[in-house]
Amino acid sequence: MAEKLVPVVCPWCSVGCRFYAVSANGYIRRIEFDYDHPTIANRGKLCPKGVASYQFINSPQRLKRPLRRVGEKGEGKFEEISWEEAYRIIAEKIKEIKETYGPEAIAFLGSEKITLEENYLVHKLSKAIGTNHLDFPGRYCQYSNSPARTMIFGSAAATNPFEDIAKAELIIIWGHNPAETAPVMFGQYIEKALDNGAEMVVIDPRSTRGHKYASLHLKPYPGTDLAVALAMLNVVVGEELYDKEFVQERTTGFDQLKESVKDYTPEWAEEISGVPAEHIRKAARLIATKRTAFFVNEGMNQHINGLNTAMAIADLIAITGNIGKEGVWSGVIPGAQCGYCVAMTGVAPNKLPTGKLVSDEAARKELERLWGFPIPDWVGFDLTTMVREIGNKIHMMYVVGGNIAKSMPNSGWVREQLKKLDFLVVQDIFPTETAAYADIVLPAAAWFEKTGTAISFERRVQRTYKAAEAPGEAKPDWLIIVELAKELGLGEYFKYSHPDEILREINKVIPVFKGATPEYLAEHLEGCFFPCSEPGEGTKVLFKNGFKTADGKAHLQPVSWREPPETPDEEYPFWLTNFRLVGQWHTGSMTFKSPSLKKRWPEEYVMINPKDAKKLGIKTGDLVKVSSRRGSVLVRAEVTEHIREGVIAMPFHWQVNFLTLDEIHEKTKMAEMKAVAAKVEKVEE
Ligand SMILES: Nc1nc2c(c(=O)[nH]1)N[C@H]1C(S)=C(S)[C@@H](COP(=O)(O)OP(=O)(O)OC[C@H]3O[C@@H](n4cnc5c(=O)[nH]c(N)nc54)[C@H](O)[C@@H]3O)O[C@H]1N2
Ligand SMILES: Nc1nc2c(c(=O)[nH]1)N[C@H]1C(S)=C(S)[C@@H](COP(=O)(O)OP(=O)(O)OC[C@H]3O[C@@H](n4cnc5c(=O)[nH]c(N)nc54)[C@H](O)[C@@H]3O)O[C@H]1N2
Ligand code: SF4
Ligand SMILES: [Mo]
Repeated sequence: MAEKLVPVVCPWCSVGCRFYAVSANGYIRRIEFDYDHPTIANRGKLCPKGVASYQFINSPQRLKRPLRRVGEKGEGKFEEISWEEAYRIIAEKIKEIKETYGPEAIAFLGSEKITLEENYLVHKLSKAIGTNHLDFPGRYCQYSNSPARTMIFGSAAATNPFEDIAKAELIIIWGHNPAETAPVMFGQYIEKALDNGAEMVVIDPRSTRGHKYASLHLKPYPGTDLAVALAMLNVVVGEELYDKEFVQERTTGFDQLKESVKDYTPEWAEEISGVPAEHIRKAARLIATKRTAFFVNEGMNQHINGLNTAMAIADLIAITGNIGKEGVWSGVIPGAQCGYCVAMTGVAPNKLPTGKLVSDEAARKELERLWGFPIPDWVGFDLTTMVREIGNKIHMMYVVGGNIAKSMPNSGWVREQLKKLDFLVVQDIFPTETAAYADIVLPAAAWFEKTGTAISFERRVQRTYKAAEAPGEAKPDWLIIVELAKELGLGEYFKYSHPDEILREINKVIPVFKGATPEYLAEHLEGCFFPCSEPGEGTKVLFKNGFKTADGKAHLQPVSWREPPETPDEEYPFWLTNFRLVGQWHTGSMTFKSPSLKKRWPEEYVMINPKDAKKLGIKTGDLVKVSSRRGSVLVRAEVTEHIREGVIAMPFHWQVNFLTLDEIHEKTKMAEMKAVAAKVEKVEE
């Protein structure tokens, strides 16, 4: 059979690169670069994961038939069953649990790995069953920056398209490693800005791949970025470097902000963060005087004090006038190809897909009119609270495309909790660590095996098309939801036979996607920028004529210092943090199945500074035990100047979540993913 070129969106990160899958006889043979569409974000380029992206799809370990657990929970012993039987068992269990405990005993998870259409259906099914316990593993992703920017600007989304990055005079990279986690954006846009003469400031306890371009590298102890941000505000306000006209015309709350930061001097911040006061002053002065693009990500987000840090950074962006014009950049960076799909379909315990809150009665009534069934009015649990409530209020979980036994903080505790569920359904493409605890496992079709919509972090909405057949009896997630809904007697609300029909409903229900029709996206592979109220290019720059707040102004927030929940002490003398590798993805469920990626990025290690290593008698390659108050793991040491003294760091993809902390912020529900107290001991082999 002849080969055909199918236009697809990359299945990994939110840069949203396009390329062609070269397909024959239902298999993907290889990929080909797309130089045909000069306005796509990646302009034909790909990173190592993009090039290898079809490999995991063809893995022999793919789930091919529905499974029922036969062994103990966690053991991973299953028998194959038919789809009919799987649907029947799940529908019976849902009915039984609803009758015994009510629908509020059931929780659903959406996924950054499934399409816009599929997240919309997961949301619709959960509400049709009667529960608002709905969240996703990206709870630990942007939930500091997103609420902070929503409070201050009325919307958290990225302000400008990637092309504007090249026009910036200063690039701030704060707790982010885009050279590895958004590589093509880094190569195509940030490097272009640097070529154009922009300066770069990096704020990270590690040296990352991009740091060699930086004129200034601030290395705070993990979890102390708040002190650095407060001191920058102190400098900009104290030295009167702020944009007076912008503050006057486009913001409120400046006086309270000024008062709140007056004691947070750079010298105070140096004591807490270990960053020299002069470096903080220098960075603050640069931000105040240059057109700045801010890339702020997980090193800042994933802390309990992250909300305060994010508010301080957003305040800083506003008072320096680095927003609402061309040539600047800031915003949330939902990490996966469908991170925005989850957020924008309201997959959260307090949201409706329309972008309104479940507590908004008029919005609920409007959705009831559109969907035709009653919508529960209570606020559900976030992911950490769901897992805490297992054995108490939560009896059943339905997990679509999430590996929470590995991606949540404190994995040992999570796994013990999963054992206590009355019933767990896991819908995935591989038998994951989480699936091992499931009662029923459903085999899903993977990314290239279905048509659907993805959204990149510059707000670009793009379509990806089916290029391969799913293995065995695996089915696309949208179809599984449709068929299960039918078995539950909810078929009349889920009458879809193709993702285009779901997208057309989304065009009606979610106002920001009104113009992103299947027809427009098919004709324009470069997609459109949401909000798009009609078919067309959409909105490229946000906030040019006002913010999304009620009065159109940026509402500056006063901020104060908040200690991280755990700090090093005698017993656990190091700060432990973690990071991503360019060739690995999250829990490894997919990248470990990709031969070329596994070969080049084979195993984990712990980074330790030579001075710290010497005191402990540790050399590169030694086996060491890293422990926190939650547990211990064995890894090889990498002794390197690329980490500051007093800090150790491990990649996220293997075992580090046995050590992280499941404490959460009272409002944002963000956990402490990146700053815990730890110790390292050499293990004799
Ligand atoms: N290759 C690859 N790319 C990915 C992903 C992947 O798994 N693999 N995941 C995607 C997803 S979902 C996301 S959210 C993004 C995340 O993208 P990033 O935010 O870039 O991810 P990380 O590497 O986890 O963290 C970034 C940096 O924060 C630093 N850091 C750690 N603790 C602190 C701290 O307390 N303060 C400061 N200032 N810095 C700190 C780390 O050293 C690291 O260099 O990546 C996306 N892209
Ligand atoms: N310590 C630490 N923990 C972290 C982070 C960190 O930086 N450090 N980062 C956090 C962040 S930012 C994020 S976003 C989360 C990510 O957390 P998760 O989303 O739980 O992590 P993934 O490994 O991406 O899991 C995605 C799952 O979806 C499956 N999958 C892939 N494609 C499909 C599909 O088409 N259909 C279905 N049904 N399943 C599919 C994969 O096999 C995999 O099991 O982790 C968080 N956890
Ligand atoms: S940068 Fe991201 S979207 Fe682009 S090829 Fe790499 S992983 Fe895929
Ligand atoms: Mo993420």
